[in-house]
Amino acid sequence: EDGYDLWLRYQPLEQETRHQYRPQLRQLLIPGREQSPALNTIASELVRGVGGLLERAPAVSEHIRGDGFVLVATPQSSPLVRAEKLPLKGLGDEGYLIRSVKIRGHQGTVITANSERGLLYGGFHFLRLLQTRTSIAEVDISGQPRIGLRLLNHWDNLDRTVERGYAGQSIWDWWNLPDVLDPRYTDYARANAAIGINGTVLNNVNASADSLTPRYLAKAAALAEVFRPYGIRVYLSARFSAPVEIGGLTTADPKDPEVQRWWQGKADEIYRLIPDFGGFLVKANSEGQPGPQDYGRSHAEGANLLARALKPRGGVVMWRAFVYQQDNPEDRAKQAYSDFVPLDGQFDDNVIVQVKNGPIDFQPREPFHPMFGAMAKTPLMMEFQITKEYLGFASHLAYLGPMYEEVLKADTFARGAGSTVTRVVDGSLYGHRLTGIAGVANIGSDRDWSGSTFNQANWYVFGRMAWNPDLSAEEVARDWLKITFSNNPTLLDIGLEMMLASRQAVVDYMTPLGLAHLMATGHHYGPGPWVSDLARPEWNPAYYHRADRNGIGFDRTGDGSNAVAQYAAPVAARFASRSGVGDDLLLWFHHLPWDYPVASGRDLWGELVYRYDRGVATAQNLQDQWHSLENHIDPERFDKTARLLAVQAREAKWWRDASVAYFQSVSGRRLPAGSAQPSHSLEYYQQQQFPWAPGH
Ligand code: BDP
Repeated sequence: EDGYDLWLRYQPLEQETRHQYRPQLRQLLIPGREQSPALNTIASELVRGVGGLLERAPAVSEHIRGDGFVLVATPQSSPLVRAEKLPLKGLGDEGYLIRSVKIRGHQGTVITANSERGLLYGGFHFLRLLQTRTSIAEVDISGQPRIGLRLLNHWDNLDRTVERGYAGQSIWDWWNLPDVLDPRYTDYARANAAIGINGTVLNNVNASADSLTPRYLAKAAALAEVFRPYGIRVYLSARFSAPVEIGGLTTADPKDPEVQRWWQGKADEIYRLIPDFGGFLVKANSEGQPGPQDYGRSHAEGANLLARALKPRGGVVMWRAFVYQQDNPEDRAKQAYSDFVPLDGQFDDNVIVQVKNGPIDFQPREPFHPMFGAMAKTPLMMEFQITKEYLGFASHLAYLGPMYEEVLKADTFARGAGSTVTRVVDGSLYGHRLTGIAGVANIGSDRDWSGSTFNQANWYVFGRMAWNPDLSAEEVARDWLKITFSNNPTLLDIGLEMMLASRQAVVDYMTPLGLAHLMATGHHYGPGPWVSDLARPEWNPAYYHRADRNGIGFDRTGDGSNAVAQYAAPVAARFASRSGVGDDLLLWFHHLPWDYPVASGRDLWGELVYRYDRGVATAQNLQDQWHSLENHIDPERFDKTARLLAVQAREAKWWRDASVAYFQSVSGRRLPAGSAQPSHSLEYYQQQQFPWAPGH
């Protein structure tokens, strides 16, 4: 049990469960599988999955021979399914239906859909029913994704390093592609298809133009071929200055006809190699990347340049809104909105603007990004981070389901109550058909893919929520625990408690009460709230917490940066109110005196220290909880997780001690009674150097 199998772990179910299922799974019928790679893929997954879970593979046959058949077919590929007249109309291109049926007097199950892709998702859902020990005796399930583009974003470089990747090297062996096709590529596609992911951006948003050269396009095409039967399209991050760097032009100005021709030619070349190429992801005029503003053009003009080149073949441009400018005195949290919202209505219809969940940058907790809801005429897609750049990398356990849920369920009030972020992202709020959600992948060459077993849950929950953003973090965690470990009730109870407590614990020991961006220089791992000497103001933790003798927090009300005004009126009013905003985001929006009374009855200083302590206590508790499960888990995964939890408990204390020591030196306050003294002096923490923190 090294974790390689992810949620495709088809270890035998408990004996009793196996015996219940077996009579229902005697025969598998998949008409047309010889002619179709996609159907063949489904057939082999079902044989493998059922065979493993029940320790008996179903017979693959052409005709129904008795009770216990599973028929996987579209109405077109099977007259038997056609005759059932099942309600497939509203299920679109990727939806499916799983239903118990009686055909010619025999009892069985039909998995059907309008397309082979639908059958694929139906097949994986069916396997999930078995993995989660759900009865299939009278099933009637239909499923359909709410969001169109469900993508992973790999921040993988051509030299196999991964930006903010903490699980080894890139899984793409660029050098040996296209000749060598690592079986991992197929397993990657299986794992993604199983959770409904239908696209992948192969390379880093800080892109090298080389990705668009013929040599590298051939490599991308080889991957696209592996992924195709699994319904996964390939996308590329495009460097805006590519026409200059690899095209020999003197400009990349969107208004230049030669530049336009260059992109059209490039798009044609890509589509010759990858007929179902998905499109481009672009980071432009952000953190030193080239972009249209270099030529005095807007983000919309830049996006439309690429969009027009892709349009004839149905490709899309995902244009990122993660921008903040050097020397711009405006609150960093406001800059993306200021740049993009005035452009609403100027983007072509195959452009979608990709917005991070919060206005700064993947912090342990941020309010939802004010752009959600603010651009009625432009489709916006969500960008979540799965890799935990600011939440303890791969080392700490932080289940991100609650964070995704918190953001998706947040109400923007853009069109009155109920205008949730989900409704922006699924297109229903403003009637957009182009919809998407992206997760920055936490995948690498480590045997367990994500650096730890629990990190796999973040990839898993991202996919499940991308398919259905109404799922709760809790139900997905429960499924994941069952699939990953077992159905044991103790394991499920304690595992669930651990997962659901973990993200808030990280918030508490790193950035409690709405603080953000407090990490040390050179990496995003350890504490450095004292840092105030970096070239750009908004790179410094001191810029974010603004702590001094009198108080702490970033005033984003009308008296301060007025970032609250970027939200719809009811949200703005809530965020602007000290008592209304809630303690979890208090210091994100308010600068308050240390003796400000918070909801708990403590003063602000007391609450800050209390939350740091609480985070440390939860991290220690995670260790104890895990140890109580030793008998329920295989030694290999148990041991690795136990060791990582020890790292987390130690580092939670480091975060807490360093931060409390620093804020105490600033506030001049005494530690509240009952809270522990930091183990070392502030100077000690300030002198720590971590030049080799992973992925810095
Ligand atoms: C920040 C990362 C940086 C990324 C950037 C981005 O620190 O490595 O390039 O986001 O999203 O979080 O473009």
